[in-house]
Amino acid sequence: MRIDVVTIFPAFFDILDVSLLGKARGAGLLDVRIHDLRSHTHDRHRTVDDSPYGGGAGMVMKPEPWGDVLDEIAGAADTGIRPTIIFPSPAGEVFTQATARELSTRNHLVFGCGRYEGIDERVFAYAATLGEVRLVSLGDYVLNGGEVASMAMIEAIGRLVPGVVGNPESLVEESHEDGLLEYPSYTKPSSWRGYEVPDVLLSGHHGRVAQWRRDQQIERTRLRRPDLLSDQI
Ligand code: 6GU
Repeated sequence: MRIDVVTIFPAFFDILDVSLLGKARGAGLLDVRIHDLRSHTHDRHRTVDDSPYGGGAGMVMKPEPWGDVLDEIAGAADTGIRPTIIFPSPAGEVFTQATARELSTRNHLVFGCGRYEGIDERVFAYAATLGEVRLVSLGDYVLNGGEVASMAMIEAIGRLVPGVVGNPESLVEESHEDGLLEYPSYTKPSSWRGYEVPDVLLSGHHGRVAQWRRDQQIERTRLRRPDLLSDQI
């Protein structure tokens, strides 16, 4: 999978070199490229923002550097397909495991990280001539920009790309894959500082273990995320 990221803070993405995603990058499973939006400015101050038409607080990202960098990515990518262009935004559709699954099947993703009060709206219209545009939010809170949100989405999507996670079976029993929260896990020792591992897990009864885990999933979901249960019916 090819992933291009446009940002004014490339350093946010240095951590892509570590852990599982770093390995996937090294193995050629994920081809991630970071683009500094300021390289696509032409003035001495490398200006990427300006005051909003109509007035108001804050600054808006100018369209010209965005147009240039998107042309470079969509024109030079040479993947033969139109990319999916994701703009992280608290005003977007909410990103879920289903979104991650869907996007993990794409050949080419572009993440456009906005800062300040946002990006000139015309950039989204222009981007839609180059690929499929998605405005996507992590949830109902506000971050300073799209960088941290993009990192979260790249990790959630990247780990679903075949080969990135060594044991694909570890992906199916996770929270949100079956609409429920994950069951609790334990390892040795069976007694630790007065806390015990539930007896059923030491019983060797696969059927009873499976039933207990299912019950735990439902109970945890009822307590912590009742909204997920009502989504199921
Ligand atoms: Cl995707 N961007 C920003 N700036 N804030 C957010 C977000 C995204 N998702 C939740 N808050």
